Amino acid sequence: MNLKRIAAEKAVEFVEDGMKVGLGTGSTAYWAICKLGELVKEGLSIQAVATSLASEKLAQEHGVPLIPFAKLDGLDLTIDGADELDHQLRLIKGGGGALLREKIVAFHSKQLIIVADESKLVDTLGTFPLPVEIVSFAMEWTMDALRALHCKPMLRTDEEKLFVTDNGNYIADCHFEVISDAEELQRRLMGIPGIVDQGLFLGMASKAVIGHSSGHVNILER
Ligand code: DER
Repeated sequence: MNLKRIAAEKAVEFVEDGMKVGLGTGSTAYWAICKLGELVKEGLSIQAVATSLASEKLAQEHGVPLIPFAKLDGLDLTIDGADELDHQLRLIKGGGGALLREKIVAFHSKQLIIVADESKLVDTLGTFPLPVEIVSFAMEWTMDALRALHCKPMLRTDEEKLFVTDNGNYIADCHFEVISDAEELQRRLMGIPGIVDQGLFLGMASKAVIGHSSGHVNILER
């Protein structure tokens, strides 16, 4: 049974005719985009924006209508994945390298619905390395500033080269092991010039739809 798929397709049930929808990025959001494409073919009328070039391409392939940002004044809901989520719906995102666009789209959405399989649910964030999007200029100093926060930052690579985001930046995957005060860590990270944004999504998710190996889908609310 595909736990990501059952979670994503359950989340799509929250999409109503006429809604403006944010399309997430990753292998779980993939199933939401596919399902929305099916429903659009059956007559569902939505307007969508994508959180990555990959999701943009997938939406086009599945006939989900993409609308320029200039023509929308925000979104009704965004469906997106997560790399980790705790029971207060604090998230680590960015495993797919799309955190900046995902956070912008989530910020402008009335609801952010997270879709995940049960393996993503944790008691404390931090086992998954925190993705941090950084600019190339003086990146060695930015990496030093990250080390000073007591983590081990590793520049993400794509085969032999450095991974480059859709926005032309790099990703430092920061190994903290345990993040006991996510709010304080977010404050410190966002105070470092050279950091564009980071994968902590705090107080943003309204619901999480979790697929369990029992076949049951659980909905957590903040
Ligand atoms: O990059 C991201 O933020 C993705 O949403 C990621 O967190 C979830 O990816 P997955 O659904 O492929 O596990």
